[in-house]
Amino acid sequence: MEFASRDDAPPSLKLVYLDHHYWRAECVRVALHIADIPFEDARMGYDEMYASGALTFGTFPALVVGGKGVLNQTQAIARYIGGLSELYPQDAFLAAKCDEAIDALTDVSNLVTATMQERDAARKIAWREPLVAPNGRMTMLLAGIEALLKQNGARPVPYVSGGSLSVADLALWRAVGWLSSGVLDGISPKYVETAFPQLWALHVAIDNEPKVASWKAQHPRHYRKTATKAAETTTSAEMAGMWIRHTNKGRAFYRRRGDDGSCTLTAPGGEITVTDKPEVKLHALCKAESWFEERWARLATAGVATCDAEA
Ligand SMILES: N[C@@H](CCC(=O)N[C@@H](CS)C(=O)NCC(=O)O)C(=O)O
Repeated sequence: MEFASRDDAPPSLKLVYLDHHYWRAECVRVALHIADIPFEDARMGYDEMYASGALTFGTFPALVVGGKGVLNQTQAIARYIGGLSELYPQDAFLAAKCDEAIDALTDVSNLVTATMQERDAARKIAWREPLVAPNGRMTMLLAGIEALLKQNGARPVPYVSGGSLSVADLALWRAVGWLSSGVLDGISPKYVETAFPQLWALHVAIDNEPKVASWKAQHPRHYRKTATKAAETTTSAEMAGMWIRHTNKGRAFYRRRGDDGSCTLTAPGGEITVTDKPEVKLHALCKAESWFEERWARLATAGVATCDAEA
């Protein structure tokens, strides 16, 4: 495959996003990591992002390109970084196939994001389950991505376009990781693996790429595989102050982030609020074992634990 040639001196790059490995930002970060292109991995909280002036549409990620300006929209950023990192086909048709895959992923993401507005856990599951049924809309969309992989026919790794890794493959890799992580109630961690073998094979192959593995090793908090993981996702719903269900060692709880940076935990049925202000970073909440254990003890006795914290 031919690729667009890399600029001699890439401009300074600053990627603005949450401290999270969601596919929209992570495909860009990992592409830059693979190509050894330095960039500022600007991970920040919501207030800081909105105050940064980089969010043209009020959505993120955003990429600030030194001497040029700011880019928004996942697809545009991925394509630009794909060019810089030589992880995008130069051939117009193959490039469009990458765009097609990323656009399809956006459709998949939008399906999940819509369900986040549902606060009731049972109703949320009832919303999602039909999406992943054999005739469901997410199944239909992922079947399209599976078809792209088959049409391309790359071997041994079923890349989505041409015979080499592209930023679109990295997007697929992370999206499958998200869908298969078990954090989305109503979507089985085995769903993609069972229903879309090519997509799963792509995910596994990329997961084992040495540069991808080294990126993961550098970010163990996001990629650890222990059974004690809790509260892995940060989603649009959390941004909007929705309750999200999580589990930690089999103990179910709900977490909600407030616009003020607060984080509230509640156990099912809890009605009492306990407020304190520990020195906890936003993304460490619920992940720091001792922090969680102490709150869990309170949840068990009082019903609800709340703290104010900001990243
Ligand atoms: N069309 C945008 C959508 C990005 C998007 O929805 N990002 C989420 C975070 S992953 C977001 O900005 N949510 C907050 C909001 O929509 O207000 C893109 O492709 O980048």
